[in-house]
Order: sequence, then C-alpha cells, then structure tokens
Amino acid sequence: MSEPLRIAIIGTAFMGRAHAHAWRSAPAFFDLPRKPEVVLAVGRDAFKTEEFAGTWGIPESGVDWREAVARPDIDVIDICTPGDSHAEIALAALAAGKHVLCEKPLANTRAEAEEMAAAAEAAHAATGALAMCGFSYRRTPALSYARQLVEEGFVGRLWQVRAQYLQDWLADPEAPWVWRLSSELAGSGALGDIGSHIIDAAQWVSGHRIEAVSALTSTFVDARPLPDGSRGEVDVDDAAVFSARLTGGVLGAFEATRYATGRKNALRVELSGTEGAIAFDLTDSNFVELYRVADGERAGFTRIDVTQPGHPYAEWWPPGHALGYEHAFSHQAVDFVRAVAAGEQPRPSFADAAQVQAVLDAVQRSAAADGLLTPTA
Ligand code: SOE
Repeated sequence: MSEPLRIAIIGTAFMGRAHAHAWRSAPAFFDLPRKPEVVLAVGRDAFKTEEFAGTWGIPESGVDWREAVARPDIDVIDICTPGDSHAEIALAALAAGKHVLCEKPLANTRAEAEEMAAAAEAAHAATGALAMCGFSYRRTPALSYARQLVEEGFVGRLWQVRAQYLQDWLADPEAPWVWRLSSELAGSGALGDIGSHIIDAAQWVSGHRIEAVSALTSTFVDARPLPDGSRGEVDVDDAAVFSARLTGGVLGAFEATRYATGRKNALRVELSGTEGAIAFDLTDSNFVELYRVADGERAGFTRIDVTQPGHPYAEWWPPGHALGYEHAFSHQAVDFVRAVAAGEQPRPSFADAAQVQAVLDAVQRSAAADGLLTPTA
C-alpha cells in the first residue's frame, strides 16, 4: 500500500462510532490502494472524545474541528455531527483542500446543500479535493445488487416505485426529547433523517429521478420530556408521506415515519416493471426478492441470498454468513478510499445529495401549501 489516507472524524456519537468501525474494518477485509487511518477524533466534550479515541485506537483527540481542518497532515474530514454544523465544517474543509465525507442528510436546508455542492465542485477544480455524502444504505449488498439487476434490464420498463422507512421510537408520546426533534439542529424530522435515505435509495436503485411531489406531513406530539422535568418543543415532522412523479413517467409512493408501532428500522424499496419486480427490506437485509414475469405459471417472488461470490461486497465470509448494519459503512469506506486514490468522484457526490435535499425541500413546501381536497367539496 502507498501513503495512508489520514482521517479526522468530527463527531463521536452514533455515526462517529459507525464510521470509526468502518475505517478499521475496511482495510482488513478489502484490498485497498491506500490504508485509511483515523488520526484524530474531534468532539464537543474533551473527556468523552478522549475516551472515544481510546476505544477506537485513535492516537489524538480534540474539541475544535477547525484545528483538524488546518492540519496539513490530515487528508480527509469525516463529518459525523448533527446537520446544523455540516455546511460550516464541509465548506471550511473543502476550502482547505481536504477530501470530505459528510453524513446524511447533506445539510439542514436546500440553500446550504447547494452551497456545499458548488463548493465541492470548485474545490475539486482547484485542489483535486473530493466530497461524498454518506447515504450508507446504497452499500447494503442487496440494494447494490438490485441496482445492478435494474441496469441489466431485469424489471423491463419500470412502472412504479414504492419506498418506506418505518421506525417507532416516537410512538410513545412520553419518549424523551432529543436533538433530532429540533428544526434548528436537524433541519426536518422523519423526512430529512430517514426520508432522505429512501429518496436516495429509490432514485439510485431505479435510475429514475424525482421530478415532482405532493406531500403531507404531521407532527403528532409537539412537546416531549426533557431531563429537568420540563418539556422541549418538537418543531419538525414526525411522519411524512408523499407521492412522486419520477423521470420516464414512473409513479412513486414514499413514507417516512417514527410512529410505525412495532417497526424498528424497516427500510423497504419495491420496483414494479413490465418484465419483473424487485423488493428489498432492511429487516431481512441479506436477501433481495425477485419476480420474473417470463417464468409464467411458475413466476413468484424468489428470495436470493446476496452473500455469494459475484454479489457486491462479498469479500467478508463464506456464502450465507450474514452481514449487518455496520457493513454498509465499511463498504462506504472502501468505495470512498478507492475513489479518492483514483482521483475519481465518489458517489453520492455533494451534487447528488443536494438533489435529494431539493426533493426534501419540495416535500416541505408541498405539505405547507395546503392543497388538500375534501371529499364533500
Ligand atoms: C435515526 O433515525 C437513524 O439513526 C438515522 O439517523 C440513520 O440514518 C438510519 O440509518 C437509522 O436511523
């Protein structure tokens, strides 16, 4: 291996852990042109960040991301913070010529996302810096395989795409307030947090882009308990549903909710076309379901185990040895390192992610523009 790729992780919570794990596991299981090395962890709390660095074998820790951006020995800024700081950190990192991996959704607003996409393009032209957004589910082997099949023509002409992201951690009205319930910190609610995943996944797998939407959103519980006994305001959507017109006349149905009682983390995508159908469910993530019209009277949905040789990212274990949530982050690290080493644009680019942000923005505008018709009118 040539020069290591030296990384600073900014943010040490859920996503910081997922990324720290991925940077370590990726070079152990995949043949990489450069070895990713996390050399610095940055977090708000000095003690917790030092502990995080110790856990993950990261030699240094700090509390100021600006120091990471200013260091000439760091190649990559890996942004794992809440959405309210994505734009500021990414813009500074790109201006300093760093490669950037930024968690999803790219930003809290469409304007920020567009500024980030423009900055990424300019930085690439000026310094060769490359930027990518972390829609990690693209790297779930079954979804990657589904995309390959679509590209090979498996579904024929696509008629419809339906996508859901169902969670239930807010179904209890007394569940505590967290930063994800603040528009200032998170931009939007279920829509940006998990709706962004299904927008990206549906567009990427199908190869069709959303051109127009019609949406409804709801906030079911507008205040939730804080640790001091008071209540914190919820000013984001709890659930969002929208229909969409995609390129090529494809019709889409989307649902993102934190109130799907009993559903913990179910991301589903289903494509229906002239030649066949493909269905994926993250709760059964080592499989993809395929239906082939040409099978005639024997046609039926078949479950394919995607851990076999020839399937995407099959480097881990012998066939049938299941992969989990964390592996998608490892695959994301693999693809990022390979693209950076080759000087090629990793996808989803900031421009791809800004397009997802524009869809989120359209959903919010549609929901706010009360265009509902009553059955009695
Ligand atoms: C929380 O809703 C969350 O962790 C999302 O932020 C992630 O992107 C998703 O992978 C799982 O759910």
